[in-house]
Amino acid sequence: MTGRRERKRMDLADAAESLAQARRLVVFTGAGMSAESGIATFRDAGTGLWARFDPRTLATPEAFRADPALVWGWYEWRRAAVRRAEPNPGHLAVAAMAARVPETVVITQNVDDLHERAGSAAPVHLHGSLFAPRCSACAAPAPVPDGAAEPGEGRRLAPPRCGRCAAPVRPGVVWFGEALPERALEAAVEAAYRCDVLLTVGTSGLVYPAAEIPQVAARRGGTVIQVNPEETPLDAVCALNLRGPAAVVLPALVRAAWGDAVPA
Ligand code: BV8
Ligand code: ZN
Repeated sequence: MTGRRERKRMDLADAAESLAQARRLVVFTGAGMSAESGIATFRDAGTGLWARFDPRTLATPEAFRADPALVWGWYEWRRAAVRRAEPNPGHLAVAAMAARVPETVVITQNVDDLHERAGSAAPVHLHGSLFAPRCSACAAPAPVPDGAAEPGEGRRLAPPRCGRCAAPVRPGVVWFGEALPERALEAAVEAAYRCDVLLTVGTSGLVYPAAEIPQVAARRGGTVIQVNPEETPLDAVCALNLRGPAAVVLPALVRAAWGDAVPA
């Protein structure tokens, strides 16, 4: 076996051992977690959303004020893609870990519902969800549209009106320049502070304050393990960097840690 493959095998074994001994686990995920479910990431060259759309014109409060139909159409297009998608073996492996490690907290930057559909109870959504629209003025929760009016890519779609104050309804996500939901951020920092193992999966670690979470765990002496085919700024705080796709590495980790098989 080549040196590199032997290194990989040993890193996976070490990671599995840490996982099997964990009492308090945090699984911190980003767009790469859902990539193998067919949901585009943000920064991956060419395929990432930001390679095709400008975040300033779509993922900011200013953009919504300037052109609500463009922004609402984009988020409805993304929500339709998530509804068509299925959780991948990586999401299922995360749910399997929670069945094994008594205290497991899943913290995600993703606005999709694939962790929930894979069986993870109450993941902490740091950046909101595509399934929690609310009024842009009075914040009253709004019904999730049935998706009948699914817009094509880049097509405009007028947002519905708030049933209470008739202002435009907005997607329930956190836009750039907006504060994260307080309770979610508190729960995430608390979990990172208390955990003995943190798995960071499929995130470039470039967006703050979310990217602080793995660093809080490392500063507290937790074992931080990264799953990502690419190097990221988080490498520096990780005890182990498992270079590979989430839907392959996470089931392998569960198998190595507990011998459990994760459905492919
Ligand atoms: C705030 C919801 C203040 C919407 C999102 C300068 C320095 C530091 C910070 C800032 C700065 N200037 C501005 C800021 C703040 C800004 C920020 O961090 N900007 C960055 C770009 C520099 N942060 C904010 O604006 C935050 N708010 O600061 O408010 C404030 C405070 C109090 C009161 C008022 C205001 C809000 C940030 C949240 C924005 N919303 N999403 C939507 O989805 O449309 S962020 C969005 O992008 C995602 O949620 C996610 O967080 C981020 C994307 O990152 P990743 O998930 O990591 O995805 P990415 O594509 O980058 O990487 C994918 C990775 O997966 C890659 O590494 C790849 O190798 C890997 N991968 C690929 N395939 C696989 C894989 N891994 C495993 N398996 C695979 N198969
Ligand atoms: Zn309202």
